[in-house]
Amino acid sequence: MIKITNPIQKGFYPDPSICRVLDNYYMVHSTFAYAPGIPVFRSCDLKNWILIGHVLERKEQLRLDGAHISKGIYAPTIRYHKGLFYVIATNVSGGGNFYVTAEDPKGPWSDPVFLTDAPGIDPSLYFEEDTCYYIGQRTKEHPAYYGDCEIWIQELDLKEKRLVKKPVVLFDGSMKRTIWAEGPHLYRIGPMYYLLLAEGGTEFNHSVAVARSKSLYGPYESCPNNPILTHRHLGHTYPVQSIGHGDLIETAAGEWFMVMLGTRPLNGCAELGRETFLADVTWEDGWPVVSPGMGRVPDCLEISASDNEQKVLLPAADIEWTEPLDMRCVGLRDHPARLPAKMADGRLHLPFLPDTMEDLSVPAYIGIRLLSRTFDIQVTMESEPDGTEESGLLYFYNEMHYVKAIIREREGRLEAVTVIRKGNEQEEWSRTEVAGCIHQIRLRGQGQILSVEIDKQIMGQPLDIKDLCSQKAGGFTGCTVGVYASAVHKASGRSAVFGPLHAEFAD
Ligand code: 6LW
Repeated sequence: MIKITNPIQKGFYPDPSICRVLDNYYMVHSTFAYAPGIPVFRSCDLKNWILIGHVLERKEQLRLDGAHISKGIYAPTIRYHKGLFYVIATNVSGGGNFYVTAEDPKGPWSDPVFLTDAPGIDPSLYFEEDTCYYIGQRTKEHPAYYGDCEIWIQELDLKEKRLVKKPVVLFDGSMKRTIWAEGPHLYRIGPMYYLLLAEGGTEFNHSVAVARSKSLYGPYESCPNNPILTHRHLGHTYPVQSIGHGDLIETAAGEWFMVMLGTRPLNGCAELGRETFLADVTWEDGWPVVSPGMGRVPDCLEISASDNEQKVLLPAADIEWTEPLDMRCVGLRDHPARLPAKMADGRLHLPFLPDTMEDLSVPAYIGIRLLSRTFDIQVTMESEPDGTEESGLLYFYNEMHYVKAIIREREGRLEAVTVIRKGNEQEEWSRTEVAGCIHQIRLRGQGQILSVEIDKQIMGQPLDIKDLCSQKAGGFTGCTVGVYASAVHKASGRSAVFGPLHAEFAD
């Protein structure tokens, strides 16, 4: 037996979808305007997840030009059929619903095939023999209220690469006025077809519902116990919230589990974003029962698996600047490996691009996901900024909500500055003169408090960072931290030079 603690994926890894091939599980997540798009994780025990690659790495696969941070890539589904992996997702910033394929889930993945007549989001695939079906969500043609959606199916001709025959509506929610019926996944289990879906919206009322039918096209009967999983009945004080958007998986030994998203807010704010949780599933009267006898996602669960791969992956993330760029690194709107940056002798030469974090372009920012509220991130930077140039570390939620700890020049003097931006309010939190061209920048998080140190000097009072999250600033992502350089809308041929990014996360 092995013990698995929730969440199984900490930090901004929402909308999980999972498939199994022999003894390996593969899981994918939404990435919005971050790039590369859609990380692929592999596990042989549902506990230890190893990042093996990304589905959308090439520019031609991932068009995010001008995308706001919470636009871009939504809710992928991963499936395996006859030697080929399929990922289907939505690019809400261009092209809509598309699928890609790969023989090896590490990649390379194919170029996207966009499905022109597929309205809505949250696409999924279901295979039966050699026929492939598209299942998606869409707003009803004549919605009776906001969030009035339906789940629909249509055959997908993989040779012609388009939807064929007629779309059929399968289900529009388990309640009378279900809002946001979405995130559908369809399975055939025994003699029945099961449609799993999310309802209630991805916030406090989020849930998982199920319906079943003897025939693929329905009619689908709603489970009398719907929603089969939610945390809304536990109230706002329960530490895990917003549970929903699940995908089922059967182990080789015939045991069932569900992965789903959830949040761990503190004071109503979930800066880590939507994370991925796991629950056990049994079957009663032909219906799935999630976490039987408990009525919520367990804090930890024991599953039968061999103990030999019990390696717990340390959440420390030292990023060495060597080719190829560490897979944990993310950028905005394009793969950070395509920035005009250079890696040499273990150092990163990050150009002072004109772009800032407010611009919906590709700023010189290379980040990693925040995995815990307790963290210590440090970097040494060589920089001789001039004019408008600035560089340093960022704690980033979105274009209008971030903290930057930077070195810049003003009237011939170098200064270390901390800036916190919350919407239209931008505050210079602390400023101090510094000397020399080598600087140590350190961000330390404890709860929802951030302390900034530059050259071993504490930069003002600790900052309250809880508002830098979706609950206060809108959107769907979680926070990232990383290195940054900008010449703030001016041209500069120069770079800041960073040593390795040292990051430690504790539970
Ligand atoms: C996802 C959808 C949702 O596609 O949020 O609120 C979207 N619902 O299921 C982004 O995660």
